[in-house]
Amino acid sequence: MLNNHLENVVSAAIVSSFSKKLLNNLDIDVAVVGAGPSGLVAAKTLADSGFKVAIFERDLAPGGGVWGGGMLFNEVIVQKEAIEILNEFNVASKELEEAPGYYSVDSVEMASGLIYGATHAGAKIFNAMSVEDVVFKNDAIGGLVINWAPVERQRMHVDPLVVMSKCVLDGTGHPCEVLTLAARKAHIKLDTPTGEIIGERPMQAEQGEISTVENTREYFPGLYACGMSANNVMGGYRMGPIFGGMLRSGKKVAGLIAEALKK
Ligand code: 48F
Repeated sequence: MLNNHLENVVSAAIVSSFSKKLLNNLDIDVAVVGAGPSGLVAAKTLADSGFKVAIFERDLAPGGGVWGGGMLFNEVIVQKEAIEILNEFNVASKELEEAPGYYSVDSVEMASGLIYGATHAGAKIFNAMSVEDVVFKNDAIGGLVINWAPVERQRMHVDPLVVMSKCVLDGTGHPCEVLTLAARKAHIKLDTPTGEIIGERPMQAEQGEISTVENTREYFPGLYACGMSANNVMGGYRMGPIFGGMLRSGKKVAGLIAEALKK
C-alpha cells in the first residue's frame, strides 16, 4: 500500500488509469494507425456509431500533417463539399472571396478540433506508440503489433505488445506503412492491379483530391486504407495543403467499415 504523499497519489493514479485504458483497448472493433485528418474523421464517425475504436499514433502530438499548413504557413484549404464534416467538429472556416467554394481554415484549430472531436466521441488515442507489425490470422488481418515510438527510434531490443481488432485502418499518410509491411511480411496480394503497392504520383491537386476518396477502401480482408495511404497504394496523385479529400476519405472508410462490421 502506498502512503498518502501527493507524489505517490499522482503517480499511482496515472499508472492505474493508463493501465485500465490500455487493458480496455486490447480487443477492439477498429484499430486505426495514424492520427492524421483522415484517421481522426474515421475514428470519430465510427465511435459515434457505437464501435470501439482506438488510434495508435507514433508522434507525441496527434494531428499528422495538419498542424504545419502549407510550408509552415498555418492555414489549410478545404472545399465546400467537406465543410459539413468540419462543422461536425465545430472547426471554423472562411470562404475565400477570391475563390468561392474554397475555404481557409486555421490549421492549429483544425488539428486540435479533429483530435478533440475523435476523443470526445469515445475513440482512444494512444500517442507515442508505433505500429511495427500486423497480426495475420485466418487469412485476414486481425490486429496490430505495437511498441513505444522512442523504443523504435532508439532501436532498443524490446518485445512489443499486441492489440486484436476486427479490422485495421491504415491512416499512416504518404508511406502507407501498414499496407507495406503487411504485403512484405505476410506475402499477401493486395487488391490493386499488380497485387502490390503502386506508389504515389507527383502533384496534380484536382485529380489527387478525387482519387483520395475513390481509392479509400479495403485492400485485403480486414485491412482498409484512407487518406494519403489510399492514394499511395493505388498510385494516386498528391495534392498539397488542400484537405477536403482527406476529410471525405475518413467519412467514406468509416461507412465501409461500419457496413462490414454490422454483417
Ligand atoms: O500524413 P497524415 O496527416 O495522414 P492523412 O490523414 O493526411 C495527409 C495530410 O496530412 C497531408 C496531405 C493532404 O493534402 O497530403 O499529408 O493521410 O498522418 C499520418 C499519421 O500517421 C502516423 C504519422 O506519425 C502521422 O501522424 N504514422 C505513420 N506511420 C505510423 C504512424 C506507424 N507505423 N505507427 C503509428 N503511427
